[in-house]
Amino acid sequence: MSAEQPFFALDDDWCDHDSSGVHILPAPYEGSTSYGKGTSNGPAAVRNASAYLELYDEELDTEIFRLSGGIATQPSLRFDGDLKDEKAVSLIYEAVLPRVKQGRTVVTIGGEHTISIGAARAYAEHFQDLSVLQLDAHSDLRQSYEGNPFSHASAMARIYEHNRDIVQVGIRSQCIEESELIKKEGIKTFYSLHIRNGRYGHGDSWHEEVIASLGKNVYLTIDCDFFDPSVIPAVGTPEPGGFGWDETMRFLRKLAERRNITGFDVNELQPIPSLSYADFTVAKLIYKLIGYIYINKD
Ligand SMILES: [Mn+2]
Repeated sequence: MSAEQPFFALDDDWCDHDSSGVHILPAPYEGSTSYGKGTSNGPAAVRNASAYLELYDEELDTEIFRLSGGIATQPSLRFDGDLKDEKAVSLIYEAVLPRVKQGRTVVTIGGEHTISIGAARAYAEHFQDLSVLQLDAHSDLRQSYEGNPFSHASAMARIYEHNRDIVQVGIRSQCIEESELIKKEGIKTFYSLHIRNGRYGHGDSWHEEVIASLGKNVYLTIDCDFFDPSVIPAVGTPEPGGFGWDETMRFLRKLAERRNITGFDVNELQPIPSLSYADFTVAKLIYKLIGYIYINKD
């Protein structure tokens, strides 16, 4: 398959850059992943897997790509030489911002979680009162990690510097400094533990609490390790006790009904060739989420 084949192998008419409401931006940035390597292979693996997805969706009873007037694929960003850390973040920001201004939904695919800093910054510049919703096993609020403030483990700390309105869901691994920061600053963190032990009520009632904590315009960043490793095993830092597929789809559908999801990114997939179902699952996650967003647009 050609490296630049469009995502979901759409016909030319449906991946036109001018008419498509959605632009997919492959951002294979990997500067600091701590446990294992390979997040830079994420976008290509998702692109390959996406060609095998059924374009018809029985839940929405439509071919999702039609809802957004098409899904365009941007050329993959290149992080050669010294394009690391702040420079990598800037490259992503510069690529995302013009498309945000055009009113497009940019889907940035990582790469490690650092990619979200640039994408969220572009959205925060365009949308006032933007809430950033993070689905993740980790809070990523370390001021720096291994001496690097642009580590994936510090992604939300950098976003928080620009935007105090962050909401975290699914957290089940963090250091004591992160826990103390969350308490001191009153950051809205929905721990996995508290979702499961009924603090927000039973079943899906936590959905309501999370959505109520968000403003109208939401930028969504999804770390693949939010999911249980049985759903997406191919991640840099797997954590047991994650979220299932169906419950996550119910949450995302409700979120898209109630809030304006302006753009999103999916990060930290670290493809394992013998476990290609993880790549396929990420491709389907992106496609379903595009459907949930655009079925609610007028
Ligand atoms: Mn994570």
